[in-house]
Amino acid sequence: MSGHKMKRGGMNSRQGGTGPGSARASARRPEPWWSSAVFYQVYPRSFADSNGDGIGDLDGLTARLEHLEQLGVDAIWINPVTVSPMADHGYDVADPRDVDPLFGGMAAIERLIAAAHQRGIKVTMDVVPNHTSSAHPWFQAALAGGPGSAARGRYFFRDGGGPDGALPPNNWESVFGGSAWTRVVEPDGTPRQWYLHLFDPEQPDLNWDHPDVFDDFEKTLRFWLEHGVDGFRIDVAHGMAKPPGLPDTQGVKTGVLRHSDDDPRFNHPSVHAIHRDIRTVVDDYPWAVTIGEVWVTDNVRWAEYLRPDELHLGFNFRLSKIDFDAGEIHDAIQNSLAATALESATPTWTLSNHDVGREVSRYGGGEIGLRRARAMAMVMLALPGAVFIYNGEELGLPDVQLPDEVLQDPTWERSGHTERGRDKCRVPIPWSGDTPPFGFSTCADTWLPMPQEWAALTVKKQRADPDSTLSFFRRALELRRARSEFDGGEIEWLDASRGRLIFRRRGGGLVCALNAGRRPMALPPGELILSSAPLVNDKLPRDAAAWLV
Ligand code: TEU
Ligand code: CA
Repeated sequence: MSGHKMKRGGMNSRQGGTGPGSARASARRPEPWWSSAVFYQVYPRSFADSNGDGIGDLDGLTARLEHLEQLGVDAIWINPVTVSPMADHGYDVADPRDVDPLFGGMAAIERLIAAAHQRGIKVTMDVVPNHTSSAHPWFQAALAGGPGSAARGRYFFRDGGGPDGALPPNNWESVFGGSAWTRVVEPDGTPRQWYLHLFDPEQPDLNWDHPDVFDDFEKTLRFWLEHGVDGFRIDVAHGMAKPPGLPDTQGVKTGVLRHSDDDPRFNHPSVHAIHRDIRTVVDDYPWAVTIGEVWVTDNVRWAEYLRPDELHLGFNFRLSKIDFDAGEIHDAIQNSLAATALESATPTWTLSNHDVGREVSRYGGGEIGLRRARAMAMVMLALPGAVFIYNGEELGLPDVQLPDEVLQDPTWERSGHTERGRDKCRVPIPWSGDTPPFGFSTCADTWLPMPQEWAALTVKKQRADPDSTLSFFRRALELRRARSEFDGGEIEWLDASRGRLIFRRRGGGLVCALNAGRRPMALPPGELILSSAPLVNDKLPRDAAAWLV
C-alpha cells in the first residue's frame, strides 16, 4: 500500500527500466504523473446519488471514493457537472464556471477535490469549448440582438438559402441526426436566420474567430485550475475551427454519431492555433494535463494534436472500434504506437466510454463477452502509456437493452427513432443489495432503470468474491503499479500463431499473451503473475489473456 501512495504525488519518476532506452529517458527528466496513469471516467449521473432524486451527483461520488482508492486508480475524469439544462446531460453548458445544483453546486466539487486529493486521486474535469448551451447568456443575447447584431458574432448565424431563406445555409448534418442548422423565429413571429449546431439544437457552435470566445475559455481554465483540478478532458477537441465559408460536405460518409477524416465539419487545420493558445494557459500550471477528444483516424493528422505545444494526451479510440480479433487488435496497437511516436507523445488506451457501447456487449455479451472484456483489459493495462477505465468496466457491466419510453439521448428523437443512442451504456452503477436501485440511490425511480440481473454484479458482491471481475481489476491495477516489469515505452511482438498475440515490454520485460483463437494456447516462458481466466492443463484457454515475468 505504501508503494501505491509513493507513486502518486507531483512527479512520478518511473525508474528501474533495464533497457537503455528507458534509462536514458528517466535521466533526462522525471516523467509527469499522467504518463502511465490509470484514469477512471466517472459519468456523474450514474455513479452514486446522495440526495435520493435518482440522479448521481458529486457528494455521491465523494462518498464512494474508497471504491476508487481500493481499485487503485490514479485520477478521475468527471463528465461535465457545470450549469446546464441537461439537453445532452451536461455537454450543453450554460455557465462553465459554476456547478449545476443537480450535481451539488460549487461546494460539492470543492468537497470532492479535497477528498480525492486526500486519497491521492487526481481530479480532471470535462470542458466543452466547441459549443455552449442555448441557455448561455451569450446565446440568449444573440437571439435578443437579432440579425446583424454584434452578439450573434460569437456563434454562426447565417441567412438561409432559397427565395425566402427557408433552406439551411449548407448541407451539414448534426452528429445527433437531422440538419446542423436551426432557424430562429424572431419575436414578431417571422422565421429569419439560422444558427449552426453540430450536435443538438440546444448546443449552438461557438465562433472561435471571435476574441471573446478564447478569453472566456481562458477564464474557465484558470478558474478550475485555481480550484485545484489536475487537468481537463477537452470535448470535441477537433471541432472548434470551422472551414471559412462553411462549404457543403461533398461525398462524405456521415451519419448519426459518426464522422470521418474527410468531413469538413471537423479537424480544420486552424484548430491547432487554438490548442497552442490553450497550452500557453495550462503551462502556467505545470502539473496539469490536457486530454483531447480527437476523433481523427489518420495517424499523421491525429498526432498533430500532440505536438509539444498542443495537447498532452489525445484519446485513442482504436481499441473501442474493433472486434475481438487478433489481427485487428495487433494492427490497432501498432497504429496507436506509431501515431504517438510521430510526436514522441504518450500513448493512451480506452475500451469504452459514455459514447461507445460497453465492451462486454461489443464482444458478444454474456459469459463470452465478459471473458473477452477481461482479456482485453489485460492487453490494455499491459501497454505503455495512460489508460482510461469507464465506470462499471471494473464490474464487467454490459450494455442494457432499454425500452423506448425511457430513452433520453437526443439521438433517439433526432434520428427519427432509428438510432437508440448511448443510454445503454449510461445505466447507474449497482453498489449493493438484491433489487434495483442497488444502493445507487434511495429512490427506486433512477434516471435510467437498472436491470434486476445486476444483483449479481454489485460492488459489494464482487468485493467478497476473489474471482469476480472487480477483484480481477484490482489485482491487475496493483501489479501494473507495483512491478517494474511494466516499465519502458516500447513493446516488441513475439512469435504467435494465428488468433494469438504475444508482446513484451522492452524496458521492464513484462510479457502479455492473448488467446483470441479457438484452441488452448501454450504459455510463453516466464512466471505467470495473472490470467484473466483459470488455466486449463497449464494452457491459456480461448478468450483469455495472461501476464508473465
Ligand atoms: O462527443 C463528440 C462526438 O463527436 C461523439 O458524438 C462521437 O461522434 C460519437 O460518440 C462516436 O461514437 C462528445 C461527448 O463525448 C458526447 O457525449 C457529447 O454528446 C458531444 O461531445 C457533444 O458535446
Ligand atoms: Ca442526486
